[in-house]
Amino acid sequence: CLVTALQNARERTLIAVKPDGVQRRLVGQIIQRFEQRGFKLVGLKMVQASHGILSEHYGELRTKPFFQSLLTYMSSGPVVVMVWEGHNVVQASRKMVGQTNPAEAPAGTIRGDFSVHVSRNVVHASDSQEGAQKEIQLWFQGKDLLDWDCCDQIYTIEV
Ligand code: IDP
Repeated sequence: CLVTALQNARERTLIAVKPDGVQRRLVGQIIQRFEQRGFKLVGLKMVQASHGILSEHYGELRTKPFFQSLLTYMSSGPVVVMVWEGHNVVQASRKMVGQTNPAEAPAGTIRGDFSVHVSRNVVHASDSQEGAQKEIQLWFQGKDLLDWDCCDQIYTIEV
């Protein structure tokens, strides 16, 4: 029914254009891919991320040898952090973004089209619905996420 379909369409994910993506002026093209797929933008901001927020965001990677260089990279310039909403958006975004290592990401994915090395892979996408919830809470205040009706949303949900 329509109510369930609208409910399912409220899944959210956190997408971030990393400092290399911002520096290389890829923000517009990355946003365009999510727009044209049919997802709805419900929050967006440009941030100079601190090591504090990045350590929390990447907490699961704390023991990895590349952790410190990851924080240095991610705080080397502004990031554009966004929340996108829509049916199956978490899984769909991971597919659109491609594998962590751009060498393995097929052409047609964001990483496969715009990056070459794992340490500079242009974009972040939450990897699960629980992860997305935590990340959205970490980066955004509730009041900065807008609940708005997109005039075409009846064409991007399950019918
Ligand atoms: P994901 O971004 O595809 O979810 P994760 O394994 O969670 O992948 O890693 C987070 C980020 O850490 C990657 O996007 C990448 O920027 C960085 N990273 C992962 N593996 C390596 C590595 O082997 N060397 C350098 N950076 C890495």
